[in-house]
Amino acid sequence: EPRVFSGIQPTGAPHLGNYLGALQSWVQLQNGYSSVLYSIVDLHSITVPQDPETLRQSILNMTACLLACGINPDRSCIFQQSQVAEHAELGWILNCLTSMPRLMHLPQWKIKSQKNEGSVGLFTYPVLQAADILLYKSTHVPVGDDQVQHLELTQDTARKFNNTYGDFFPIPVALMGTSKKIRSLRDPSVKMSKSDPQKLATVHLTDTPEDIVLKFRKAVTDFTSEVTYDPVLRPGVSNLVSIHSAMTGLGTEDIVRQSRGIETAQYKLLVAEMVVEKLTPIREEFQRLQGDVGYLKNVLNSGAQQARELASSVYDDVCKMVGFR
Ligand code: AQP
Repeated sequence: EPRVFSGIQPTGAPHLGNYLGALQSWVQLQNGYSSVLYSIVDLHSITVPQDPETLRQSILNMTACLLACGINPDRSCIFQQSQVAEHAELGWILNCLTSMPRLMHLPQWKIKSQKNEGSVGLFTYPVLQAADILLYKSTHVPVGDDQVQHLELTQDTARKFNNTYGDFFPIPVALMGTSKKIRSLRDPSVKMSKSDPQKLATVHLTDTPEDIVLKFRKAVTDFTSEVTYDPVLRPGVSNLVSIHSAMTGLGTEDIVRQSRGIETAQYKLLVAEMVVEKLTPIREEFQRLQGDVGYLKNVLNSGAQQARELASSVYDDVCKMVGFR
């Protein structure tokens, strides 16, 4: 039976990269699949330091954002990862099937452990991700461009389990969004990220139209005024084209053709307007939902209940196969 699973970290308001790379397709998948789970992965978020009060608030804000984007709790199970204990439990078992060198080369570890001390949790979080997915015997995982290698680890881990203990987990496949990785507006050599400390780098779904226009106006490009698509030589302007492309579904070549004669300064504003138009209804709905904490908690509680039911039965079988029962 096909089942979709994906997760997002409650490390701040989701951004344009999260939206174009993941959330946009999350909404569409609700129509194509009967079993869909979306998790707010708080266990993952503490792999780098978090302030407890901020985290508590971010979990509710993320819930409101997902709903505002169009995730429908009647069609999808929206839940908080830490409310289903089996994620950590299966994570442990899978940790014991994974070698250190396999994790050492993953890009997120390399990048994030430079910025922080690099906790053991950060090192092994791709294995917890594998547990998140496999705990529901998920078959399809929508992810952004930046997560492909982690999904490959999940596939390897499922195979390792199946070879060790007997055929059990389906090998999940990635559902790639059409979007390229969206990059920071201040430094196109890094991806757009919720936790980027540079204020103008990230467009959040909760930004006002004025914020959005300002951020695009200040977006780093180069000294050529034409709009072209060349991610290697012109990463800044190419990032704008990628955003334009993901927003409209147009190919980058078509966009470049359409934009002949437009200077990059003008082009920034054009893309900004497009983003404002797309995000305004989301921001308004987010603000409305933010005021209804009781409803948000209800959504999370009933999501957790549904998720626990599925998880406990799979985990029970795993325990038998491993020899715990
Ligand atoms: N820049 C991006 N472009 C395209 N897709 C992206 N995703 C994240 N950044 C981009 C996709 O969004 C989904 C949720 O991501 P996440 O919150 O679980 O983790 P992350 O990748 O670590 O996101 P951030 O924004 O960079 O958060 P922080 O700053 O906390 O680390 C994933 O499907 C991801 O592919």
